Amino acid sequence: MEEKSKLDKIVEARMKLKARFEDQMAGTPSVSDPKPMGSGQINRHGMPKLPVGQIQTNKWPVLDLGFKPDISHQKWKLVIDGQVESPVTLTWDDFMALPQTEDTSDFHCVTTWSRMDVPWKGVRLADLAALVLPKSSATHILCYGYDKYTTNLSLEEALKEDVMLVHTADNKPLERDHGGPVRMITPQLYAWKGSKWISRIEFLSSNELGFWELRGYSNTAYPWRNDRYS
Ligand SMILES: Nc1nc2c(c(=O)[nH]1)N[C@H]1C(S)=C(S)[C@@H](COP(=O)(O)O)O[C@H]1N2
Ligand SMILES: [Mo]
Repeated sequence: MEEKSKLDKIVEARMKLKARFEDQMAGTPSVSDPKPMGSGQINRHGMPKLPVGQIQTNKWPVLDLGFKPDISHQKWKLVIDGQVESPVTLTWDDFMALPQTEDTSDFHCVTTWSRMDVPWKGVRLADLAALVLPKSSATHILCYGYDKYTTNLSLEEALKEDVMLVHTADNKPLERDHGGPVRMITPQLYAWKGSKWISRIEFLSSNELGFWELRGYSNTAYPWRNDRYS
């Protein structure tokens, strides 16, 4: 029998994952909130363009824990492990060989600025999940940065189409200040849920709080519910 191509396998695994999380995903506030708070036109997932309490900016402020790890492509590695069938450690070349996605989405920072319509390029978290195959016990992920940052997400949020590990923003390589060579983005949640300088994604069988979540930030972080602090 002919070997299924790597891409076919990823697509098949993605479809299975999608089916597994579809109902939960459809129930998340950023796609189903009957009374979202915000203003402006309705965006592609049905929410007002500008979430409540946010101000649009064309600048891109830099927020971090006081230092910015200097990770060359050569040094960068991404570990994906925990509750998965096939844990991997990806090099830069491995990562760039995965299906690449371009998407344009909004970036909402909890400190009240929103940067609209950022063009991104990278790999969908759902494609990475399809590569490692989360076990049926997997419910959450904890993402780690090279600066020791961590942040947690439920799988129904993490597997959304617009959640990506990006290496390109504004049609340029992602700057070190913003988490280059690779960071995560979570357009339907506040931006602290996306780790800069990402080094590891751990699949978990229960929720574990990340750096800011342990210090009073919301576990869920829904911009259209003003869900900033817990
Ligand atoms: N590794 C890491 N990721 C991080 C942070 C951090 O300090 N370290 N800060 C978070 C916060 S609070 C925000 S608002 C965004 C800011 O991204 P930016 O600096 O590119 O605007 O990154 C998030 N991801
Ligand atoms: Mo933030």
